[in-house]
Amino acid sequence: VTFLDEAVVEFRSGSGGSGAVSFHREKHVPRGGPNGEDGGRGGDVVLVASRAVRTLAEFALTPTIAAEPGTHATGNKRGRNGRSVTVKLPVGTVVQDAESGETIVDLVRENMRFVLCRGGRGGHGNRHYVSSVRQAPNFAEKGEPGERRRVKLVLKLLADVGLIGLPNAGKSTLLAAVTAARPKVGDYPFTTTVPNLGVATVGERSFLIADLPGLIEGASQGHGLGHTFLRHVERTRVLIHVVDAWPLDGSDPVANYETVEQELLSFSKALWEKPRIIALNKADLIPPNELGPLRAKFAPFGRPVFVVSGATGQGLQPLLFEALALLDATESPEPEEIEVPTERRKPDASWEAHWEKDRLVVTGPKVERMVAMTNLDNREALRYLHRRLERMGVIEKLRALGAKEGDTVTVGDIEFAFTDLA
Ligand SMILES: Nc1nc2c(ncn2[C@@H]2O[C@H](COP(=O)(O)OP(=O)(O)OP(=O)(O)O)[C@@H](O)[C@H]2O)c(=O)[nH]1
Ligand SMILES: [Mg+2]
Repeated sequence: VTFLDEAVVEFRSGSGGSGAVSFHREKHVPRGGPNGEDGGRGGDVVLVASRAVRTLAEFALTPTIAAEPGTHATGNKRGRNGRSVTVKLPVGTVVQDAESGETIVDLVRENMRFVLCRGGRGGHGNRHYVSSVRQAPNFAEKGEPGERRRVKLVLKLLADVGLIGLPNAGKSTLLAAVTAARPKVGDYPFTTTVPNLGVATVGERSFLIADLPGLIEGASQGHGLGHTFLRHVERTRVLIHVVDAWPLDGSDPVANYETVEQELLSFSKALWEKPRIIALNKADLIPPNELGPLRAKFAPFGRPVFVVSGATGQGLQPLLFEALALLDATESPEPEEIEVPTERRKPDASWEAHWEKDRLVVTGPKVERMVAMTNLDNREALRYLHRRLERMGVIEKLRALGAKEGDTVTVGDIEFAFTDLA
């Protein structure tokens, strides 16, 4: 028994802070070694499944959620890490890529944690670039950009409480009386073929309740809407067995009750063992002097019995209180936190280069990140990038494509002039 709740949200992790260029300064030492520190790491976006959140409604107001960036290093002081954002989502939320529709993670259990966007690494300070030929590197690395993911959140709400009973018992009428749901009601059997779901409010609390297709004798063998019923009832936690206490066809309410119970048991023992309340419905039709004897006939079943009327609203509040009490009693203890491993981003070093009109375009995750993290205003940093690109074979490829000094090269969002320093 589900209904869908959806939201499209863009999440962004923080970018890393830039590394610093700095040198030891000591008395009597004209120029010390490089000691520029690294930038801080950007914050992650972490999703957590929580029972405290029931719907995705709040995301309609916050279409983008971003973690904090890391701060830049200053001299020999490391940058501060950005704060991560923890986003609470209702248990049962499926997180999909908004473009491809592919499922990224299915938050099926309470306290599941998933790192959706990793924060960018802080850029290296100049102390990292010391080598035998470069003892006083005068450049540092910029921070790694954060990740950005547009996702679709899809929540399938499951009913906590299911209304079961023979066709015409008044399940849909009862649902309409205790929730804002407006299911079809009819004086013929099998009016309900697809369950309806509503929110029942009891004081300050609420739970989800659904009417289920009517059960008849032989339902467990596939008669009536038996199998539809089974599919829907399995995930509810508490059942209210609605009994027409004053059937127009003159049948015996107790016998009717037993028929349904028998079918439940034939479906599955686990189903039959769910906590259950008996609701003797259509109380408005029962002559007052018949009420006592009727109640007495249901007492031997050992389940809580409530006399109600979906039509007049009589007895419904106590019924809901009892349902909530049973729900609380079946509440499983909070499970441990479960970390869902984020697929390790493969260090994808593949790249490709081609002409696009009058400019050279290089694409590839690693190359793009390298360029984004280079301070292009710094000649030394540029030379360092150039050497790395050379080692990857990118420069040679650009030459082979006919690149000349000064031609525009585009890598990711960044443009620079080709220079064949060598
Ligand atoms: N007098 C009276 N009639 C009721 C009450 N509840 C339901 N009815 C009537 O009983 C008939 C069946 O009601 P539904 O709510 O459609 O019953 P249902 O159990 O959902 O039936 P299915 O969906 O077919 O399984 C309708 O004609 C209702 O108006 C009640 O409390 N009092
Ligand atoms: Mg119905």
